Amino acid sequence: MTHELKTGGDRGYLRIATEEAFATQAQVDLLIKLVKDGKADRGITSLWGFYGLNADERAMKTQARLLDLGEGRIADMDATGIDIAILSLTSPGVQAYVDVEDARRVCAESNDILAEAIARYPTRYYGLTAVAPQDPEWSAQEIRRGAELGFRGVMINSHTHGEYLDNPKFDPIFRALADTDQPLYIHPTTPPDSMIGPMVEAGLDGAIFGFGVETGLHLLRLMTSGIFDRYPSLQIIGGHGCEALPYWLYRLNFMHQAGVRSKRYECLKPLKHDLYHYMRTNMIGTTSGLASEPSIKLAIEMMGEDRVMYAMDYPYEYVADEVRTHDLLDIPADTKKKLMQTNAERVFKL
Ligand code: 1DF
Ligand code: MN
Repeated sequence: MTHELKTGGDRGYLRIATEEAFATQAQVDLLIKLVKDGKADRGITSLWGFYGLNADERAMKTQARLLDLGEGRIADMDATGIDIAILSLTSPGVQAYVDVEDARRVCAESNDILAEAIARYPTRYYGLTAVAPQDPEWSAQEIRRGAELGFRGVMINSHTHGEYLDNPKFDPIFRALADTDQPLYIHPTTPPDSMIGPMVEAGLDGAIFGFGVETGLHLLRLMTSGIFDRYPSLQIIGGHGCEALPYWLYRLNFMHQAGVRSKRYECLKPLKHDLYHYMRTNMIGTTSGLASEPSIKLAIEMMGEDRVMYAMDYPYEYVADEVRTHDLLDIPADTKKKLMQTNAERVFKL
């Protein structure tokens, strides 16, 4: 695989990468302090103990790239033919902080830093609003402020201190999303302490497995708790092939219906539609970290060709051949253009 990767649409589409991470120095400093003070949970201690403190080359290079919203990042985008990056504050955002005032301050400051970067590179960058779910009402306000700053959606890094967004306390966040008509990207973080034990014991808590399992659970909880019956136009984006839900969909739907019919769980209530409907009406998947033709085709087949978008997952994933894998997908040209460009243009109103 050796074609040149150029920006500007020479292959018939622009490449819009939709899960591209940045960090701020204040965010990283506070994550490191949390880990050093022994106040981070086991997952964040594992993840940011590595990216924040380890001298390994992957850790150091990744941290430097995360902090660069300037020429270094643009050069890396140019080198891999990425026309536009949809930027979001890297996982876990501010969601790991114990002090809510810290979370609000670093969150607002990160949003300001991102808005300034977008103003410097308005043709290359768009952004998602970071929030601090520790304070749902404040987050709702920040979502409204983010929309005014020109952000095109909201990023939440899965659970917040073991709490999931189907908890009614987070409803102000969904209300603000609905009022501003913005999509919600639910990105992984490390599993909470209640879940991580056998994963971290085997070195499988991070992006290799724990991320996807925990975030897939989060997306599924939102669907089965009826979030899309309450907010029928809400769009929720999941990375990494929508965290494997398309692969599982037949079984998820079959067992969900069986569970509802049997009344085995008080919390499993009938929904207006089956899970196929929500996956094809409200959920969107991206191809971050999943540069594999059969997997991408499966996601498109299960979710529909309007509901899968390209993502690189820079800087955690920066592999030119993964871009080529997308370019060379054996799918119709108009489907490929949707995947690489026009679905993102529609979802994020670019
Ligand atoms: C990793 C991967 C870290 C992803 C991330 O954020 C992340 C990793 C801290 O490889 O450790 O966003 N990812 O989305 O796959
Ligand atoms: Mn990511």
